[in-house]
Amino acid sequence: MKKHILRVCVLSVIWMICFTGGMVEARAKLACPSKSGALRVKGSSLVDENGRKAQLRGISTHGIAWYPAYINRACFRQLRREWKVNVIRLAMYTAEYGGYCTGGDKKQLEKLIRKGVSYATAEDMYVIIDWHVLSDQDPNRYVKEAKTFFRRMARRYGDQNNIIYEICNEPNGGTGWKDIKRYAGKIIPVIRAHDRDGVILVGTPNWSQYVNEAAADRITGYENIMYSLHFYAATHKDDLRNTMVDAVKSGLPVFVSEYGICDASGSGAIDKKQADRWIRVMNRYQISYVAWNLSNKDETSAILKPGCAKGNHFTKKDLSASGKWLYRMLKKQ
Ligand code: IDC
Repeated sequence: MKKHILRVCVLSVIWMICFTGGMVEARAKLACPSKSGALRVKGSSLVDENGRKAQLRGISTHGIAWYPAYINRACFRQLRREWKVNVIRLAMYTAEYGGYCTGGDKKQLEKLIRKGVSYATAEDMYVIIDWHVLSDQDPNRYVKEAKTFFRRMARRYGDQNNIIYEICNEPNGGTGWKDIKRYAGKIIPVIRAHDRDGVILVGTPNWSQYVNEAAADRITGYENIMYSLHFYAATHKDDLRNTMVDAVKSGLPVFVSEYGICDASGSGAIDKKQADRWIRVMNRYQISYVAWNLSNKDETSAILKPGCAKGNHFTKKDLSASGKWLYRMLKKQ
């Protein structure tokens, strides 16, 4: 009898450890605003309102000026419920294709952001507002416009718990970390005036790859700041992965706000082997990651086939090779 009781006790303890351990894992994996609340940064990690590690996995739109049609409720709902995505990134180019600072329709672009944020919020997801610096290279170039834009965003969304501000997608050209810091030093206070604690992502030099430079000289005086690293798996391999891991090990909070499994042009052959390696490492360190891109453009990073004219209710047949890989990867976890 005693033996039996002992066995039951031991089994219950094992069951409890497995079950609660699993719950914690699952909770960490499925972070969502209604359960995880406002995210913040603790050490090198993104954590939920209870201090538990939170990982975001999501999809980025293509430029919203180019592909506004994917910003619709049914599309976001499918991504959330079926693909298990918990963050959407709204990419707003600053200087190309109807760019916000180069003659684009500001009103229309902001309307798209408003729609995107409201659908993401309604579907219980986090949402990244991405100031998509690319051909303009140095974010200081349009710092005035950036200030005005982020002031408006933070005023509007300062009280929401699911907004992430990405203040410069990919500084490049000769833009160094000092330049980016100078820019961040102007934008962060503007956001903080209205949003005391929302997570802010800061791009790093060389198309958001040199997180080591940020690690050596971090932004101080503000909380909930993370640093972006971007990779394209057919181009960026061990070297950049090691840079990422070293930065995290040194305590830097890193967020992969954009990646593709093709080459850095956004097209060309895809490399699933390297892509899987990236995912394994990011999962090991609970780094968040957001895939480029939600469109049917004729390029291999687009997750829909060029022939797919739908804006939602996608089926497997509509997915490109990148889309199929992404779907499987997200569902598996
Ligand atoms: C690419 C798009 C492509 C578009 C181009 C504009 O995929 O359709 O014509 O931008 O210059 C990035 C950028 C991202 C790029 C992507 C692929 O953040 O805007 O999108 N990429 O080149 N960094 C590395 C790769």
